[in-house]
Parts: sequence; C-alpha cells; structure tokens
Amino acid sequence: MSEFKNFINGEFVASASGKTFANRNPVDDSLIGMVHEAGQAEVDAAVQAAKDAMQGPWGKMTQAERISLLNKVADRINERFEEFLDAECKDTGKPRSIASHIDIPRGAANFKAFSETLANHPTEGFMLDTPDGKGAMNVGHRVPKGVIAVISPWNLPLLLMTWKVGPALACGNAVVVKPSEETPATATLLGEVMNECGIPAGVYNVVHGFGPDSAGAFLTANKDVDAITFTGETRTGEIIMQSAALGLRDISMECGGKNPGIVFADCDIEKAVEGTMRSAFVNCGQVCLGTERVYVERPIFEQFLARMKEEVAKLKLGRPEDSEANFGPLVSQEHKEKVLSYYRLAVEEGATVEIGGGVPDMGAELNGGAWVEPTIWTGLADDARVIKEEVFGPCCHIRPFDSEEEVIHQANDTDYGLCAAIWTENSSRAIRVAQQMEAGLVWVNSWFLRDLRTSFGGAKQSGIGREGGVHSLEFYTEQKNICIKL
Ligand code: NAD
Ligand code: 6OD
Repeated sequence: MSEFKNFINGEFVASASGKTFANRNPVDDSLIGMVHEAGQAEVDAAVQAAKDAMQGPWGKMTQAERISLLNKVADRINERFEEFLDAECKDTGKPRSIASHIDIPRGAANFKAFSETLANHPTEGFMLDTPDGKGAMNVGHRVPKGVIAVISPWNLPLLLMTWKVGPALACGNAVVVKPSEETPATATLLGEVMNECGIPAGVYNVVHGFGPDSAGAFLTANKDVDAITFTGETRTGEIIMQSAALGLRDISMECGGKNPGIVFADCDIEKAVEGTMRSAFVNCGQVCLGTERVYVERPIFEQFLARMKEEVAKLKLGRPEDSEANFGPLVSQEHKEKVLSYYRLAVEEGATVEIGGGVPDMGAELNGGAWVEPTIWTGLADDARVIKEEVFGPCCHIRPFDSEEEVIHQANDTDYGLCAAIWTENSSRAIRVAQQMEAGLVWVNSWFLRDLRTSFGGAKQSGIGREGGVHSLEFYTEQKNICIKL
C-alpha cells in the first residue's frame, strides 16, 4: 500500500495531526493507499518554503539556468514514464492507451513548451519627448509574481497541474500545488523528480487535502500567496475568487463547460462522427472541453445518430492495462452518483435514451468500481436541466436543427463558454459560425487539437483569463515599467 505525503521544502512530510484519507482505485474500489492531509501548519510551511525559495538560489538564477533545469524535469518524467503512467491510471482508472498518449507526454511537454516563448518574447519600449528636449526612455521589465497557488482537478491530473506549474516556474515563481483529493499520486511523484533534477528546495511544494476547511481553503487564504491559478468547477472558482479578493491577489480561472458540437449537413460525416465520439466519450467524458450538446443539421440527423450509436456500441470497457480497452470508469463513487443522477433526470425530463443510460455489468471483480454506460439521449427540451448543466460524464444529447442562425442561438444559449466544435466542409461557413461562438476556444473539423503557444481559457462562466504561450507569461509575471530620464 502506498503513502502519499505532502512535499514541503524538498522533503516528504507526514500530516502533523495524523489525519489521513483513503485513495481508492475507481476500477474496483480497491485501496491504493493513504494520503496525508495537510492542515494549516503544513500549508503555511509550504507557502513559507516557497517564499523563502524566491530569496534563495532560485530567485538569483538566470532564465537560461531555470529553463535548463525545467528541461531536465521534462526528460526525467519521460525516463520515469512507466511510474507516472501507473500512478495516473491507478488514481483515475483511465486506460493506459489514453494516459500514455495524452496525460504523461503532455505532463512532460508542459515543462518545455514555455521556454521558447520566454526566450523570444520582446519587451516593450517607448521613447517619450520631454520639455527639456532630452527625453526619457520607458522599458518594460517582467519579474516573477512570487508564490503561486496551483489548485488542480482530477480529470487530467498531471497534465492540468503541470500546465500551470511549467510556465509558473519558467517565469521564476515558486509554487504550492493542491492536487485534487481524488488524484494525489502524480503530483507527489513529481516531488521526487524535482529533487532528482536539482530544483532548489521550496520551489515546488505539494499539500494534500480537500477544499473547504482543508488544504485548499488554507492555501487560498494565505496572504503570502501572490496569485492563484485554479482549474475546476465554476462554483468552486467563485469561492476561491472570494479568498483571492483579500489582499487583491491575481487569479486565473479555468472552469466548467457545457460545450456544443455543431454538425452541418455539408460535413465529412465520418470525420464528424469520429471527432464527436472522442469529444463526448474520451476519458469517460471527463474533459472540460467535452461535447455534451450535439446539434446536427436535419438532413443528416438520422444517419449521424445511427453512426454514433454504432460507435458507442463498439466502445470497449475495461481495466487500464487491457490493451483493447478505450473506456474506463468514472473517477470515483461520488462522481458516479452525480452522473447517474443526471441519467435519471434525463429520463424524468423526457429524454429518449438512444443507447446506454445505466450501469454496465462488469463482472464480480469490477462491479464495485465507478462504471457507467456511455450514453446518448435525444428529445430533450432546450431548457431541460440536462441541457443546461455540466454532467462531466460519458454522455451527450443529440438534437436536429434547420438553419445556421437557429443553431448559433442554441449553441450560445448557455451560461458557459469554454469551447465549441464545428463540423463543415464549407470554410466560409466555418469561419462565420466560429466568429459568432461565445466561447474561448473553437475547433473546426477537429477537437482538442492543441498548440501550446495559443490562448486557452473560457468565456462567460467557464473562466477568467487566458493561459498558454504569451498569456501564461503575462499571468505568471508582474510587468513593471522603468522610466529613464535622459
Ligand atoms: P472541483 O472544483 O471540485 O475541485 C478542483 C480543485 O479545487 C480540487 O483540488 C479541490 O480540492 C479544490 N477545491 C474545492 N473546493 C475548494 C475551496 N473551497 N478552496 C480551495 N480549493 C478548493 O473540480 P473537480 O471536480 O476536481 O474537476 C471537475 C471540474 O473541473 C469540471 O467542472 C470541469 O469542467 C472543470 N475543469 C475545467 C478545465 C478548464 O480548463 N476549463 C479543465 C479541467 C476541468
Ligand atoms: O490542453 C490543455 O492545456 C488543457 N488545459 C486542457 C484542458 C482539459 C480539460 O479537461
């Protein structure tokens, strides 16, 4: 059985209060190990360690030295790939075939992706005329913000945590990470890697625990935290923003979505089916960018629905190590209950269950796990709760539409605004519709195709701010203007 300790100032630290909680494998509900919950003392120690690290060798390093260390971290994650993969698959239950292509490679890449942006980003400069005729020169100068709290979710644990830790460290900050209580393993393992690569003590810290009255709340309330970057539910984001208001700390919020997929009759239908299948069902539907509302132009509605049902029927549920499996369990029993409550609600709200809708029989060994069936509904009203609320499970509703104007209205008729996927071979239409989507990200004839130099983030209740490329640089640094009178 494993033990997951906090990682503070370069050392693994047990909970001083002795408080631990169980980490369970959602495949079969078996116990993976016990997690040491950080109390106020451990959280304060982690923040202090990060603050001190900014005054130590880390704070004096050149950008090139920092980047060279972070490249080592990326390489070391790749050298210990199997351990990261094993840890991530145990915590989440996801198929190894998926985690080995998405989670772990991106976890490593996030430490390299920002080095070029940093190295190539120009600084601003303005010459100012002055009455004495001699002028003044203004030069923009970026400095690290200081101590960054990174609060991350369970759906892509390593990927989403390093997506923030990578640029934060590249910009010279120190971090205190609060990974999700559901997925403590890879953040902990990364502590070992940081030590192996010579990242100075206190630069990377991990505190385990929950949100309210636990590590999450203690961390966001700590006045020595200079900025908070969060990924998770919109409601949690609102609470964290209230904490951040004390002391006017900066925030970056990457929150929930209820993303539309729009399938026009002039699409390549096989491409659209393949992409929509991925966007609705990969990672058991637990992707913030996932498509939960699919709108299909009426002439191809029946054909598209039939093809989606055929493909859903082919999904292979199984253990992470089953090389044929492409569909795992949900992350936890608690999340299973939430998703099943939406499965019941959909029926109460009048949905036709086209496929799925329940709990699969996985056999005696796995029936205790967090398994649910991949599900497609039709027939829900536009104002049904299942159409309005994020389920975050392997399910989508498919509905016909008749005109471009109508579908733009339907797609935007949501409090969220994370992303949209448009399927059409008509490029003018693609651009026209993309421009009208109220979302931070729009894909045309693809989904989750990522270029880490681009902006990432949500509109409306899907978030505040943008990260990625130069946007990460802007969030993780403080820009100061130096005005030099000549
Ligand atoms: P969550 O909001 O429940 O938890 C996220 C993190 O916040 C966890 O570490 C949790 O312990 C912590 N937390 C909870 N309450 C807190 C509090 N009061 N103070 C401080 N920390 C607190 O989210 P989740 O269930 O882990 O993740 C799923 C959600 O995340 C979905 O809504 C999904 O859409 C969203 N998400 C968004 C993105 C994005 O990039 N926009 C990416 C992935 C997931
Ligand atoms: O690819 C990324 O950088 C990213 N932040 C993905 C988010 C996925 C949400 O579940």
